[in-house]
Amino acid sequence: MKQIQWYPGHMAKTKKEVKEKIKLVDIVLELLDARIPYSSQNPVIKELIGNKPRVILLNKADLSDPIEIDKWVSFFEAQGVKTLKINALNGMNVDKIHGTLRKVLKEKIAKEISRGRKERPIRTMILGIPNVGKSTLINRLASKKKLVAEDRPGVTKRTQYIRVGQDFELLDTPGILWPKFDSDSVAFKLAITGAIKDNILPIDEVVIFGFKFLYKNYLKQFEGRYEITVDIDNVLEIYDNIGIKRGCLLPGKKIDYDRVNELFLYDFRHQRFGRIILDKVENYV
Ligand SMILES: Nc1nc2c(ncn2[C@@H]2O[C@H](COP(=O)(O)OP(=O)(O)O)[C@@H](O)[C@H]2O)c(=O)[nH]1
Ligand SMILES: [Mg+2]
Repeated sequence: MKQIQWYPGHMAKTKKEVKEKIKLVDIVLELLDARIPYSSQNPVIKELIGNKPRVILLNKADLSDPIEIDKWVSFFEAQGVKTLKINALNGMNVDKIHGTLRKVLKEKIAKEISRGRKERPIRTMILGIPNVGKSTLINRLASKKKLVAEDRPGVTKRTQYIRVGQDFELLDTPGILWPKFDSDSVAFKLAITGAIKDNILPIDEVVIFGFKFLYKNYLKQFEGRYEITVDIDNVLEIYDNIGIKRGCLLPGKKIDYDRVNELFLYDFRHQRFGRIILDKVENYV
């Protein structure tokens, strides 16, 4: 798979910037897409974060399979990483972020206070691949807040923080990380959820990946949506059946395959097959 849009030079630059920014914060918020908790990870996240603690936020939890997403929460927590399911759009659990950070940093905060330092706001930053919801989360956290600017030694640019309540500050620009492209299936999952642009992979292949995925994992929802019977060994027939049922037709009653592609991707991304998870935790342990 090609390293789409993310050239080696670009990655090196991002790496350097993120490592610089991380020095300024107490803890990192790693934002993942709850439909693809594995595939939405950056491949070198651990190297980027170094020793800083992190909290994982599984965003778009409203779109993901609720039972499967809870298994991921348990999985990450068993590895010692506190994890919250959130919905940055409607704010679900967003108010729990600060308390979670405090919990993770409890010892560090206690140590600072025992050394006579005044308690200060917890500083954090958001990291994540494109489209995972970084800006949406920042906007939500920032809704009733103000920006705090600060000059710090060793940092050339002025760093802006968004104050969130009394004792919580967020770096105003998120770290935008490159996604994994380490296997075809990861790339297809990024494409079908809309994490990477539609012109990057051949659209037919993305759609056929979706057919196969739904056939294997959510067959009832797939067949029910279009009122068809799916024979997965006959992809053309699936196209034809969807096209006929949904009126994706060209003059002469030929099937408009481009429209079937668009319709299917739209349905996939708008929960027309229900709440779906593409990465099941048992495949990654
Ligand atoms: N359903 C749902 N959509 C979300 C959520 N968070 C963000 N989005 C949508 O995901 C898309 C990408 O969000 P954005 O904040 O721009 O992602 P960024 O590239 O990481 O900054 C937008 O269309 C958002 O409305 C969420 O929790 N649930
Ligand atoms: Mg953004």
